[in-house]
Amino acid sequence: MSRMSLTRFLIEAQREGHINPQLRLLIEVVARACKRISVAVGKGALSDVLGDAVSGAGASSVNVQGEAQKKLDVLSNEILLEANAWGGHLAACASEEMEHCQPIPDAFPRGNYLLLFDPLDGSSNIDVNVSIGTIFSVLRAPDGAGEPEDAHFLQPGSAQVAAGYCVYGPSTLLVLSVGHGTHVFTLDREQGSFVLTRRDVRIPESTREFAINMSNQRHWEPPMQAYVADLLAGREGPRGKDYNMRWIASMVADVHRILTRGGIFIYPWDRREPDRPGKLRLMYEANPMAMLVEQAGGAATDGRRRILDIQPGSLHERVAVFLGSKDEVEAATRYHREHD
Ligand code: AHM
Ligand code: MG
Repeated sequence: MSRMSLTRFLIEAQREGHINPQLRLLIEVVARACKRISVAVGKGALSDVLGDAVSGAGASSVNVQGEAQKKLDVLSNEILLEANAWGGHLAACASEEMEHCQPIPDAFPRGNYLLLFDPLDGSSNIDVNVSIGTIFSVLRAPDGAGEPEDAHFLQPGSAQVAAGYCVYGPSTLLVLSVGHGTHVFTLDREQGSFVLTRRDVRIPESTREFAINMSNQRHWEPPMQAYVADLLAGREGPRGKDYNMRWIASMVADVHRILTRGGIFIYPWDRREPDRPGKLRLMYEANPMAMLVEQAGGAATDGRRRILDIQPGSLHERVAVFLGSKDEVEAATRYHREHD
């Protein structure tokens, strides 16, 4: 069987006019950074990368969102920043781990793209040897915008020119879309290269599997309670079928299962933090995943609106997320719209 490397896939995508050389380089550089992160994750306790990051004062360090940072969160962020600094393809990067965007240093030429990432998603799984991943989203820098600033990133997800994630599991996989389908590449550890292993993923439209943190059930709003109650009622209930539940608590791994065999992933609003629409971040978690899922024939909403249509107001904005098999996401969204 002839194998197609990520490099060849990208060159062919460029020939077909789907990407330009700068975007091709950007994706290659992100993939290379993910390989380095994969090596660090794989070494685990052998290389002293597990556990909490420590600030200069000796206390556990926290990121801009007040969350404790793991050593691997910090290392992955540094790997992505360093790899993307000198290629001339980017104007600036923004990350879950940094309060503001970081323009490309003056020492290097600036390109036309903006890169957002969650360097290592699934923090609660880092130290317990469960799959975690890197999520990224690529936007165009506005024309003639000058010195990059946070406001340049505030574009709806429909403006993304590429999105992807890398999941560090039993295999390391890169899942990518440049707006022409969603494709899966597996890291060949001996060769050190990503190889195309699934072209044009299609998510089954209906499903019997849902993914949600059920321990928060009592804090959900009424339409969310009603929707899950109907799933749990099984074939005797209004949905007429028995549902199974899976929750890995790493968004990349949960979304990857859905790309593989269908399902719905939900992180809803929660009354404990009424002013926060959800836990997950719009710009570097929900948007890239929504693009990948839609490009695979699935759907993604915040319970009411299409995620990719939401106009962000800030870099670290949160959003409720419902994504996966089209029919199921539409059903869950209907419960919310009909309630309003
Ligand atoms: P993180 O960015 O701090 O890792 O948080 C995001 C993660 C997602 O990967 C996952 O879907 C969710 O948080 C799990 O939340 P919970 O701890 O409620 O199960
Ligand atoms: Mg995250």
